[in-house]
Amino acid sequence: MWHAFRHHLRSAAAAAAIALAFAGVARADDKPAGKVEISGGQVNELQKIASERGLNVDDLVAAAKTYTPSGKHDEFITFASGGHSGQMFVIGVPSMRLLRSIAVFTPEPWQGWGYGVGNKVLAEGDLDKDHKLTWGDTHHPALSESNGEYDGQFLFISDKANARVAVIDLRDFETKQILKNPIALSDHGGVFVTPNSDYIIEGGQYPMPLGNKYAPIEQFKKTYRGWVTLWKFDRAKGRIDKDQSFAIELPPYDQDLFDAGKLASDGLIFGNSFNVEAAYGAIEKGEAPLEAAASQRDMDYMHVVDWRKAEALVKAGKTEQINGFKVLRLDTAVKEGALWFIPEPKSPHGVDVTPDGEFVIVSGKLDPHVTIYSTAKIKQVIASGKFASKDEYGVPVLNFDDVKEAQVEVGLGPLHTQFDDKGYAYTSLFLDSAICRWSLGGSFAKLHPEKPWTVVAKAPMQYNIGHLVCAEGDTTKPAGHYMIGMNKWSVDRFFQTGPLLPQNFQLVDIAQGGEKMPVIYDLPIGVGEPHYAQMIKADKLKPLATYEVGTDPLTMSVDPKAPMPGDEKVVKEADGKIHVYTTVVRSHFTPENVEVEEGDTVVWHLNNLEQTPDATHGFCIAGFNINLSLEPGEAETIEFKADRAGTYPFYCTEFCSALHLEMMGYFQVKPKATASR
Ligand code: K7E
Ligand code: CUA
Repeated sequence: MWHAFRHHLRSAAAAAAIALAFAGVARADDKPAGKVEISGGQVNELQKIASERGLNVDDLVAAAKTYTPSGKHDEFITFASGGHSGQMFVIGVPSMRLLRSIAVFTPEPWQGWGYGVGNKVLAEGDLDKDHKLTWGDTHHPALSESNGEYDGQFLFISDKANARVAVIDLRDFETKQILKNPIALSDHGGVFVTPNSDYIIEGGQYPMPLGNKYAPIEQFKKTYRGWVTLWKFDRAKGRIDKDQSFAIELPPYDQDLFDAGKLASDGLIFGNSFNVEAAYGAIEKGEAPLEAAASQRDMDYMHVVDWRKAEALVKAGKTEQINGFKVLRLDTAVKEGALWFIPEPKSPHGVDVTPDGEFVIVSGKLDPHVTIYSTAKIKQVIASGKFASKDEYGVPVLNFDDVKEAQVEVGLGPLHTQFDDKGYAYTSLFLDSAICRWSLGGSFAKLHPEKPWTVVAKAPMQYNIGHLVCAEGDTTKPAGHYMIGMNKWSVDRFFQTGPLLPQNFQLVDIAQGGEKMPVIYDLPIGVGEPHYAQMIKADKLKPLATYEVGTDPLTMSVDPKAPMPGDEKVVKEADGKIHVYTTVVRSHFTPENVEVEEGDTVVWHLNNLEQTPDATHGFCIAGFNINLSLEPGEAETIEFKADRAGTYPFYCTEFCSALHLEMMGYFQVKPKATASR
């Protein structure tokens, strides 16, 4: 084998690979990326390494495409959901380096989430004050868009387990708002934006009596309902405006994913569903389990909503309130012409609008095809009022053949579809463990040589791919170049980390058309199951390096209570609480010794005075479960009860300087009996 390999390395391909590998090095030194001179000695060294490590030429090329020398930055940034870790992950492409996590629904000590600011944000999304939530299940992140393109300003995500939505500000990559959906307990965990981010669309999943009332399971069809919520986003405030948001009541099918129309289909939103049988399982009574009962019919229903119409109905007051939240009732939505169904095969998952908005693609989990619908035909049929039938709840159903454009047999278990800049669509195949590249028709047909609606290539994935993401691949202008397959299983790809294994992100080079789609990197994700991700050009993001000194990340403005140098003190204020004003800078807290009385309520204001990038300080108090991350310029306030006497060291948790270990102080709580304040 070695001999064959040696032979390969001497081939022209090997020379090209080696040149590529060294081109990366040349760029690292900021020399112009021109022709790279490789000496005979260097070729020998490369051959030796390749033989020792068992690498072939394709491996060397993949290494050259992804290896990112120290100090070099990535061209794309991927924001991946974190599944039931409840967080988001930020990953550089093509290096596939994990850059950070963003705490969202789950307290996370490294970034002090769940103590100061994080506590306030999390509290806003709690069920109520007695029922706190400590985790979430994130599936589909959505970057904010302007005119159907990512604008790099905000990131949205929802929590499947608890029907919450979150807003992350991409100036500081921090979660600013978490809202609990008042009418539901769970959703699909994903959000989708309209092309200018006017609305953040949160689809339901498991039907329930809206507003969480009790209803016997036998009343499923009568009382249980599905829903979709449209959260109004106020871009200037960077917050969802709950009062202008609303939900639309839907039949008790399992609504799954939604996507917003754009360009040709602007104004519509599309959602797939499964279980239009409205089965609820009765395995405990010896009947067919839900999975079988929910898969009897050949067709489920794609939902089509005219969101501008729905918005107008809401503004005209045609809603009811459930738990103080506006709900457009199903019968109103039908009567006023805002909701339609289209048959879709079979138990589908994934609905994706093409970049031009001309087509909607639905995958049937139990059907080897993707079905492509023409949005122009959908609009025509809706305008003509010629429907095939109505569903049990009176929703008009369009005739499948009237709006179908094409079907492409892509393989087994198709799930999700994304797009590139060359007129190709990419569909993940869960059962085949593969991705399928196929050619789009319509205005994209001119971008590629193949016949429209045909399979062009397949590439294996290890293993059981769920989602895939192409660079800006769900926008009006996909960037092409890279695709990541998000694989549910990794089986034998990595060291056996006990029975629990990571998921596997596989980076695929899709820069060339035709049959070539090599996997060029495997990234194990051992911190949560990322369902979906979005990949944005790095230069669209304009993150802060430091906050202005005294900034409250919640308001993104200077907190008037933030202590500046000279303001440090411990005082009892009019509210009867002990306020501590502490400045933080390398390598001390001021004051260093703070004394209160047992039973005092302490309000501690801290301000990190640093303006040096990366000069983050931590603040933890032993014995009080307090842990903050104070990034450069950040001010935070925490409140707690000094409920027991003692001597409690506090210290900085970030190794910030040579004298970091000295960055500490004592918090003294004097016993009540001897107090003489
Ligand atoms: Cu995991 Cu998008 Cu929730 Cu498919 S979903 S895999
Ligand atoms: Cu500040 Cu360590």
